[in-house]
Amino acid sequence: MRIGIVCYPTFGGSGVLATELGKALAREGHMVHFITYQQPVRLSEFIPNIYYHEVQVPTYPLFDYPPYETALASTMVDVIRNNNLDLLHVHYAIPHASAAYMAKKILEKEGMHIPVITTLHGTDITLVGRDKTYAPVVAFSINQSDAITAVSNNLRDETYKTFNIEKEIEVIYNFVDVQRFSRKPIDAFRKVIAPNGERILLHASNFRKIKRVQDIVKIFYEVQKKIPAKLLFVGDGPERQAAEELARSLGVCDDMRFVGKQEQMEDILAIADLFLLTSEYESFGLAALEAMAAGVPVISTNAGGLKEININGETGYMADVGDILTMSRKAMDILQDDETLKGFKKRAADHAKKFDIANIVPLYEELYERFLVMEKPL
Ligand code: GMT
Repeated sequence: MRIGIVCYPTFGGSGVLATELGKALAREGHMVHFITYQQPVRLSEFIPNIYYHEVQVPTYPLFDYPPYETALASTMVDVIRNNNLDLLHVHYAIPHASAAYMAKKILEKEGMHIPVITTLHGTDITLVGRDKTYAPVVAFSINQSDAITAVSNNLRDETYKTFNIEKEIEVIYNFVDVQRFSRKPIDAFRKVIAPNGERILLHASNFRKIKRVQDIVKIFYEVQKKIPAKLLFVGDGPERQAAEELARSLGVCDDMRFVGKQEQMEDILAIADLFLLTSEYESFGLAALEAMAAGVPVISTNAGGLKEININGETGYMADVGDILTMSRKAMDILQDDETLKGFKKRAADHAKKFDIANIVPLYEELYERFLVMEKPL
């Protein structure tokens, strides 16, 4: 198949998932065309079946806001036409679904039919999408998609609650390449972070308000009272400074490290003992799944789709949003002795296999095939 993939090229989960999907499809022999404004972060190596088309957004003195969506739709038309694509798969509704609708309509006039599949990822529905500035366009363009998928049951239900969606939303869970994340820890790296064998706690996100990163610091503060530990923060974003200030005021700053945005998550996760995710909402929590695949148990909130991936008492623990005390106690339960920790690590790694890339990518291929068979050229 010749597949167009549209996504955000950044470190966010939707971009990561879309890029990994494109890479997996290319390995299966499909021709994959990425259409985005920048080279996706997880697309650093050369893969023969992958093509990359950068969306150029020319500036003009009249434009206070360069019209990205128009440039994107035009690039879609160009790429679909010139490469005879079979379908377009857009990740994150805003503005990808509406740009795809525009491209589809333009091509229809030329007698070309292009099925559009929209995958909803989370904040495109639960945060940004429901804002009335965007909502009518989001709802319309989702409804115009030929197929709609959501990354968890929770997100599917939230989408039905938020918008008047007339079509079926299929759930296709996010995935992880279990083999890639099953790394042996690099001892020298572990020693740099935890020179005296301290437990290593880890958080990775875009540090937006919804992640409640200050809760991570509070949990670490509680854990550290009882168990020697270090905290690694991966990623960056608007709440980083607040987290740092809180850590300083609690006196735990010297035991924490901000390592910024990292591509080699598998190497970092390999040295971690516990992953913390304190979000107010997660449609899925891909970062937590990647942690589990690396054999790292997860302490998370029970918000949104996290209940669908983290199993309480098995792969980690969950608590209500903001319940620092429970999350700290449960973290200590996991970290208290090597035997207990080993059990959680094993169960986390085993559970992640359910979401292995090999099980999930075929579901997308089946979905694509359904549309190729059903849809006839105009
Ligand atoms: O979490 C973010 O702020 C980034 C966002 C994105 O669109 O990249 O992540 C969303 O999509 C991920 C991939 O499907 C999910 O794993 C995240 O849970 C989801 N984030 C939220 O729902 C807040």
